[in-house]
Amino acid sequence: MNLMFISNEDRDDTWCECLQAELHDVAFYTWPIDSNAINPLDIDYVLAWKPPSGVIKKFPNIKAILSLGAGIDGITCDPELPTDKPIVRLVDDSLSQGMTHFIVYWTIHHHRDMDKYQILEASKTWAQLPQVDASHRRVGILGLGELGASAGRALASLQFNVAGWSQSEKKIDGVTSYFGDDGLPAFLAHSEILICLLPLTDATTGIVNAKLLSQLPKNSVFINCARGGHVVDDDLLAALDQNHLSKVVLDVFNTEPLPTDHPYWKHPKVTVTPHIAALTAPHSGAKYVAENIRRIERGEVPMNLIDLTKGY
Ligand code: NDP
Ligand code: OXD
Repeated sequence: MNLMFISNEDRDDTWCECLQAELHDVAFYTWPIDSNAINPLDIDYVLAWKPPSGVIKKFPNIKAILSLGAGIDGITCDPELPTDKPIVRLVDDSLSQGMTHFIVYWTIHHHRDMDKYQILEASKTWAQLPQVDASHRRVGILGLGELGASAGRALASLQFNVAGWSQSEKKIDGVTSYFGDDGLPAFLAHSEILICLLPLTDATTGIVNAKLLSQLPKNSVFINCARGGHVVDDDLLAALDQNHLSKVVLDVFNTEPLPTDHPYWKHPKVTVTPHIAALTAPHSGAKYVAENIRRIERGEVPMNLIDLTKGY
C-alpha cells in the first residue's frame, strides 16, 4: 500500500521509520514528489498536517485522509478538498498527556500567583500572598472532548473546582457539565481561569470575543491551547487593557508563527508559547495511524472519524 506524507512541520524520516515498523507493506512517499516516483492514482492514504490547498485532490483514489493532528481545520480549510473521503483525526495518549501537563502547569502558575512572586523577587521583596484553596478556584474548560476531559480530570484530582462546556452533556467525575448555547452564560460566570480546547469550526470561530469575555468574572485568566481563530485579538487585548482579564496564556494564534510586530509579544500580561502545548509524537502516533489503516483495510470504520456536518 502507498502512503503520501504531507507536512512542513513534522519529520518525514521519523514518521516513515515508525510507520514501517508497524505496517511492513507500506511504501512511504513525501510530498512534494518527483512525478516519476509514483503515479498519484496509486496513492491509498494521505497522512497530513496543513497540506497546501489543492494537493489532496491530486490523489483521487485514497481510502482516507489521516490527520497528523487532533485538529483537522488545517485540512478542511482547503477549498478544493474532496468531500467524499473519510477524514480521521489523531487521538493519542502522548498528546493528551502533553496537553494536560501544559494546562495543569499554567493553571497552578496563576492559581499560586507565580507572576506576582516574580515581580516581588525582582525588587528583592520578601512577601507572602494569601494562599487560596484549590477547591475555591473555579476553572472552566471550553470543549470537553479527548483533551478537555483529560485536563478536566487532572485538575479535579488536584481539587480544583472544575466545569466544562461542550455540545452535549458529559458525565466526568469532579467536572460540572454545562452544554449548548443555554449552558454558556452560567459556565462563563463560573470560570476564573478559562481554558479553550474547542475545535475550530464555523460555530466556534471568533467565540472568544468581547461578549464572551465580558461574562467572565473580573480578573480572570484566559489560556488558549486550541486555535488562534477562536479569539478576536482586538477584543482580548481590550479586555486586558481594561483590567477585566488579569493574564492570558496563548499557545496558538491567528497567524503562525506569530509576527514579530504583534502586540502579544511585548504585552506584560500575555505569555506566548509557540504552539507547543501538545506535540504529536511519531512513536505513539504511528501505532494509532497504523491501527486505523488496518481497520480500513479490513472494511471496518476507523477510530475518530470526522463528522463533516459538525466540522470536528
Ligand atoms: P474533540 O473533538 O475530542 O473535542 C471537542 C470538544 O469541543 C467536544 O467536547 C465538543 O462537544 C466540543 N464542541 C465542539 N463544538 C462545540 C460547540 N459549537 N459548542 C460547544 N462545544 C463544542 O477534540 P480534542 O479534545 O481532541 O481537541 C480539541 C482541539 O485542541 C483540537 O481541535 C485542536 O484545535 C486543539 N489542539 C491544540 C494543540 C496544541 O498544541 N495547542 C494540540 C492538540 C490539539 P461534544 O463532545 O458534545 O461533541
Ligand atoms: C493538533 C495540534 O491539532 O497540534 O494536534 O494543534
